Amino acid sequence: MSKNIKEDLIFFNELVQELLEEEVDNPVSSIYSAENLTKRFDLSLNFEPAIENDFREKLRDIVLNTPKSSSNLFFNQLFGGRQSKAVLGDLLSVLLNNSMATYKICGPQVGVEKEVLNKISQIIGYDKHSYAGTFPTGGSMSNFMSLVMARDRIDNFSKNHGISKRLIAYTSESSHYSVAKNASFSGIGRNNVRYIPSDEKGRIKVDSLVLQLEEDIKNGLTPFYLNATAGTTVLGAFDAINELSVVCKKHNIWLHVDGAFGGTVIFSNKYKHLVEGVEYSDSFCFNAHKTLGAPLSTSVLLVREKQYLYDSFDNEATYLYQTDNKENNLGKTSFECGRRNNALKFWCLWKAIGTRGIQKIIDHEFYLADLARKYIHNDSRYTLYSFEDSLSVCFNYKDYDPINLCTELYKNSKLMVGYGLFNDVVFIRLVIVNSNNTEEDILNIFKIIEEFTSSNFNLKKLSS
Ligand code: ABU
Repeated sequence: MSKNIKEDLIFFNELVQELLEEEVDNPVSSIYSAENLTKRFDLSLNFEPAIENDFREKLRDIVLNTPKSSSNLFFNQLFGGRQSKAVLGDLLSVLLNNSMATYKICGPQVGVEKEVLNKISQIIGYDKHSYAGTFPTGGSMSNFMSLVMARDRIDNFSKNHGISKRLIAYTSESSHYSVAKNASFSGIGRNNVRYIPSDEKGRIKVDSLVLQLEEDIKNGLTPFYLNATAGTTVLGAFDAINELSVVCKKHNIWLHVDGAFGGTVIFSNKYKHLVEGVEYSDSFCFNAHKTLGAPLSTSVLLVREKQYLYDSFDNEATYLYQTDNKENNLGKTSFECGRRNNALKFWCLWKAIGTRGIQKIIDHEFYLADLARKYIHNDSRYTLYSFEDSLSVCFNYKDYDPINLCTELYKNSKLMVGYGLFNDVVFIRLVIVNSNNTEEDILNIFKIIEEFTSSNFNLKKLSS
């Protein structure tokens, strides 16, 4: 009940203190098998209310035993670590509990969201008079929205009557799996996505794309959308946006840059060249919950010509839009009706540390990734599979089977790291996106792997 909020927040603070200590003392949680979950934890929901102390104890048990994605041993996914000012902003969003649909129900939060979008548009070079943007639920949704806008631009009939042309979308074989799902959801069809081969560094082969486009056009099909990647999920590779933009312009294709993983290089003077040409894209997204340590999810989608965002996502609703204009009723450009305030946490972070601070976060992560690569490169027991200018460090150690090694490290609560696959080779994928990590934390990863393998004789080896 709401009258308990003060007491609950006191408990919250106590629990958070414990969690922060636990993250340091036990950075990798003990593992409980999914099958035994209900035996180990009291997850039951009952008709009668819980006794308060009992409720707290059960909740505490679950929280302290949840995988710790902010510890210095979490390298498993494309997110990790936390920026405290962003956490503060997100906690306040929860308490404020506005839905980002109209000015009437979120007031200054509209300005907060618009300021973040405005600043990003300036950084990427979209025209300030014609851009628009929104905070979708994640990278998959950003990609989806871009696909729908591209579909409606090429075939405006489709919005009301369904697709009337055989539309073909393009992406690289290294792109995010949401491209296929989104093709299905949008009515394009999974079989109408062309997966263009990647080069040895995981970047789309532009000449292969051109050949495929020419063949499709010759066959009477309608190419309409290219999903280029700035930071592929496995190798962290960056497609050549400048070159791709020329191809897209020539063939009237919507160029979406999926920077969910790597798009935040726009903040770094040193690394922004990796998305050179982004100003020519039709849409661009990145996830601040990946490389910037904002809580999940903090996704940003920018669109060069705002009319496309309105064309595809605006819908009349008299019960909702009752005051103010469409520029300030942000539901007019979003997929969701009830939309969480995901902008405040990013604004808090940005306001507190400045663009300079955000740049430092990115540069530090690339520095740590370089350090890891150097370590691997200089030690002949390791094989390196990834390349410079990437936050994803892919490698194998001796002839240990990476799938088995990652799983055993996890089961023994040593290290949270996953594996990836590229060109039929499986390797450990170490994702370096926690800017709170130090050089020592990175070198510690290799120490853990070396010690663990030397004292566990049953680990699987790769067959030669
Ligand atoms: N967008 C999710 C990518 C997940 C991962 O590879 O860690």
